[in-house]
Amino acid sequence: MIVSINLSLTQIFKIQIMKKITLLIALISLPLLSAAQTWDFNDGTVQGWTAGAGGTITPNTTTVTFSWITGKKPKLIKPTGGTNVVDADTKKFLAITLKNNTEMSELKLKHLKPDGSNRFVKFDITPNLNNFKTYYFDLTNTNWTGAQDLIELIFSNAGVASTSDAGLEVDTIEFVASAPTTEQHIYEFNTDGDTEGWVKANGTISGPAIGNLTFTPTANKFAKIKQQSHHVDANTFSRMHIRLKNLSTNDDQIRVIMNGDAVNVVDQIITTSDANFKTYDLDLSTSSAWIGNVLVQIGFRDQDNANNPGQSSGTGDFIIDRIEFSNAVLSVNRNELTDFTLYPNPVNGRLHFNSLTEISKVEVYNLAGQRLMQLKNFVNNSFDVSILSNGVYLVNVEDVENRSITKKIIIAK
Ligand SMILES: [Ca+2]
Ligand SMILES: [Ca+2]
Ligand SMILES: [Ca+2]
Repeated sequence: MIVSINLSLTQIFKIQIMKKITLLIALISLPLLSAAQTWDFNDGTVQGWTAGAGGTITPNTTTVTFSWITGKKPKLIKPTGGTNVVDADTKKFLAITLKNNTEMSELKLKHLKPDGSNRFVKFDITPNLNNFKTYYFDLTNTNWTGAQDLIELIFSNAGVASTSDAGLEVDTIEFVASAPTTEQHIYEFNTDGDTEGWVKANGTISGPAIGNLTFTPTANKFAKIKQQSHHVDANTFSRMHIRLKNLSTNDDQIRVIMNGDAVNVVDQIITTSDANFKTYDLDLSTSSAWIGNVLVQIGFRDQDNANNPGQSSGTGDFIIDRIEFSNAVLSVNRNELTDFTLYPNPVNGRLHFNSLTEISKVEVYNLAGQRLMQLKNFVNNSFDVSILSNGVYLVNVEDVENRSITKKIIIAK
């Protein structure tokens, strides 16, 4: 039997209207779904949370106390159903405010992947701290998606079970869209151990030490460092200057990713197996994603990785001295060493120098062009010229980035 359906134009129009109304209802209900999921424990109850694996949870007036017995990795278990379901598509961060005056140094969040298996995400918490601290933990991952309901927070001492009975106080647990950030556009890495908000993805960060942050990319992964605490105001600054030494033999590109936009990126080819530091100047304004407050990610890539182009080869570290967001266009003539001064002049003993970059070589010539001295190691940015007799000489200076400058000096004894 053949059924023919004839819809008049009016009927089609009505269907279109119905579709629009359905869409409108869906849009109206979106704000409800995207409201922050917050458990503030301000009502003198545990708000549905339970504890397991040797843990117990008890309410206070505005907090809960989470206690455990020795030999355990205790856990807090999120209540489920209804408004307790977390919308992972809009809530990318776990925000938790704790007073952790215990040995526990790790919080591991457990949730279900779309394939039904478990994902564990490890985060560091500060142990033995006698005040409240709020942590923002980034859950972003292809498996953190859709409605997430079965969530546990497992506490341990760097993965090891508790060595005594103890407890900590929890003020608030939230799932939020983003972590609050402050503006910062210069990163010097001059405080040991302070990464200035940079966290790793697919690699490890060590230091900073002696003024440098070291990133070790994981082979065959999209390795990057991500800014989590500080944003850059893209309306104020248009360029990124990054000074680094690339020890990798194969990773030959850096990529700037803005607010997680994987498409509108800015790439820069870099040299490999560097003996010296180099500064790269990237124009970020060429990307449509460089707008407003930007959380920057920097990828370290091997363009011709056979596994997947752009993943790291894992063949060496990146030593990062400095990242600055700026409007200054770095000199195209990269051969001249600027910001270099010599003193005193005239001189009769030691010559001292000031330089923004590390000096690798000094050569002294007479006016006839004969090289009289060649020096490579410097103590306190100075060298001895007392062997020279009175007269005028030319000092040729070269830095570790192969830039050079010639200065005239007078020896007067
Ligand atoms: Ca509270
Ligand atoms: Ca530095
Ligand atoms: Ca390569």
